[in-house]
This record gives sequence, structure tokens and C-alpha cells, in this order.
Amino acid sequence: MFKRTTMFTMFVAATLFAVAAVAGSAAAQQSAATAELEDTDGNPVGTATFTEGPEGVVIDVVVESGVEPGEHGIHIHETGEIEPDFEAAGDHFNPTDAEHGFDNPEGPHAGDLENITVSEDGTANYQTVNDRIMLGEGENSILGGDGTALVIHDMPDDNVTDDDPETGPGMSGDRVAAGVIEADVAAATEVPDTGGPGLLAAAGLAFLAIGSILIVFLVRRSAA
Ligand SMILES: [Cu+2]
Repeated sequence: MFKRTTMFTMFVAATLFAVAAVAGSAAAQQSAATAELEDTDGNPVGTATFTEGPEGVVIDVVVESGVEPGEHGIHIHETGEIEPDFEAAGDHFNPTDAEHGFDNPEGPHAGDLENITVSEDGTANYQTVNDRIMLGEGENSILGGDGTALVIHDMPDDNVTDDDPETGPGMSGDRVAAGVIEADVAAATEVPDTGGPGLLAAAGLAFLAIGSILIVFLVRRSAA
């Protein structure tokens, strides 16, 4: 009797594990966002993508044109709005009420990012990882509330000045390019379309788990 109860418990555990794995893979698939960057005249500048990685949100920024060569401050700002001008994006995204700058002992803001460098040909391929933000639900989510925006500035960020009356946090100056950060709906709808590799893996694992339990049970029974 005892063995049968144990077997049933293991069967339930394996089923729950499979369900959790499927739910987990679906949630992970929805963790992507994009921002279409434009200049102050509304011309396209490039694209930013945000994906959840093991060490935080991986941010990829591709600049095609519209930003001067050299080093520029780049941040996530606290409002998902860039109209009528980039000031609509508000201050830096800062849910923890920190000060600005990686080199500031009271910093950094969650939305602070390493400077981006645009090549002489006017393009940039930039990647950074930020573990102070998230795409899922939570206080540090860049997709919650009023949303957020990615902003590129005229000058490099000095990574320490909390605020400057003329040039703002980090003294990085005017906002030369920006885009609203939006959930990547295409990535989220891939799951029901295909079932996804996560679903197959979970089904396989559940099959293996239940199979092993049955084998153990049969071997024990024949030995008895
Ligand atoms: Cu900024």
C-alpha cells in the first residue's frame, strides 16, 4: 500500500513539473521588447532590442544614421512618451531612488547605461547587460506603468554627476535620438503558433520521468 501511494505522489510531482516547465517557457518567450529610434525631426535612426538573459536584460542598439560620430550618453527614461519632443520621456528610469552614475557611490539609476560610441561612418553596434531592470512584472519593469523610453544624448555621460542645471544628469546634454520601449508582441505570439521547443522538452521530460517510475515499479514487483 505504501509503495503505491509513493508511486502516485511521484506521478503527480512529474506532472506538476511538466506543467511548470511549459508555463515557464511561455513566460520566457514573452520577455522581449523593442524601441524604434528616431531623431528630433522624426527620421529613423536605428533600433534597440531588449531580451531577458541569465545575467539581466540584454540591450542591443543598432544605429544606422542621424547621430554624430563619437561617444554619447544613453539611458532608459521613466516615461514611454517622446511627443511632442524628447523631454516627454521625463527623467532617468529610477524606481529605487538612487543617484545618477556608475561611478557615483549613491548610484546608479536603474536606467543608467554605458556610453554608446558611434563610428566615423555614423553607425553603431552596441550591446550591454542591465541587471537593475526587468521585462516581466515588477517594480523594476521597463514595460510597466507609463512605460519607458530609450534616449541617446548629444554628449558622453560622465557617469558621476547626479544633476547639472544646464546639461542634466551625467552632463550628457541634449536628447538627439529616442524611441518608446514596447513589448515585442511578435515574440509573445510565437508560443501558441508553434508549441515551441520548451513544450516538446517538457513533454519529453515528463515522459521520461513517468517511464522511469514505471520501470522501477515493475522491477521491484518482479523481484518481490
Ligand atoms: Cu538620458
